Amino acid sequence: FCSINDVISPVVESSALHAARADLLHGLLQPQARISPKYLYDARGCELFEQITRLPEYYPTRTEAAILADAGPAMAQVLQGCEVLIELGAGNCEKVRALCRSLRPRHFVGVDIAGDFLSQAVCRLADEFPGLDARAVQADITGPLQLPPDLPRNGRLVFYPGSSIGNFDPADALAMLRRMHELLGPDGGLLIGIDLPKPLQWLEPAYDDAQGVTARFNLNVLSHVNRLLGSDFGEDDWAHHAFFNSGHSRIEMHLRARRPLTVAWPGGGRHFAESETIHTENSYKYPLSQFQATLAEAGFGVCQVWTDERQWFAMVHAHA
Ligand code: AVJ
Repeated sequence: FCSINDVISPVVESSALHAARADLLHGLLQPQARISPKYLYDARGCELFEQITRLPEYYPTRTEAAILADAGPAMAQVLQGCEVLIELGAGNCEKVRALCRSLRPRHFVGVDIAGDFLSQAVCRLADEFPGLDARAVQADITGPLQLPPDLPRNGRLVFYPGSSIGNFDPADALAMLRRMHELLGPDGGLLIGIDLPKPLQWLEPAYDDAQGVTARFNLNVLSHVNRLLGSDFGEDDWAHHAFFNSGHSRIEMHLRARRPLTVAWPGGGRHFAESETIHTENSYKYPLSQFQATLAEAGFGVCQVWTDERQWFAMVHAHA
């Protein structure tokens, strides 16, 4: 048995589609065309991302999992009293299992933009932890967040693993952290994963793997956009391009036109010169000290940090 709270009504859904179209058009018509990384996660995108997390080159997922495992008992000590676990971008709910085992919360709320994928994962979690009140909320976490109204306000822990915060530039990351802070009561906390700066030789292959899974993940955004917008992007016309922009301390993912092309959608279109790109993702690698300063600015108090021996990734706990 599992209880899924589907908060999306058909009316909300169609206005969400409207907003998505407007957002996509706005990005595609900028001088530097862009598509927000949230559109990477349609059903196939979620599957491809799961494959990415298992690639030999993609160190973040396994490094974070190792920290969660090694520091598990210490974290449980610090986090005791947490009854309400809220995971943002919960996806397949793999990472939260360890926390559920050590913390035994009463309530779990998984929030993700990919609703079906999430509901299935939350069902599996509910099966594994009988007695856990587990719910799925489909929502775009870049906007205002509405949690189930009957969710207790005391004892909340927001869990935001995987360094997804890296998708946001510094100003948006600060705004996100402030919104997370608003979800918490005075006894609340945040447990967040951040990917740290490291030499290029490790960074770039993680976003341009030998098997080409990341390339497929990036190109797949075009099929998703075609469905949302009615556009005619052809995946064969574009090439995956990922590089570290050291000035901004971020990996950038782009799709680069293989030849001059025109893309059409109902009511418009755009011409792309050969090699012109669409910017699809930033993945910031914030230095730990800078990130801690941002947490403080967002209203968070004392921090505790767990990291791996190479200092490639950090799990940060901060009090509300
Ligand atoms: C899910 C945002 C953490 O930035 O590493 C993986 C997404 N993009 N490979 C990341 C991603 C290309 C990932 N995050």
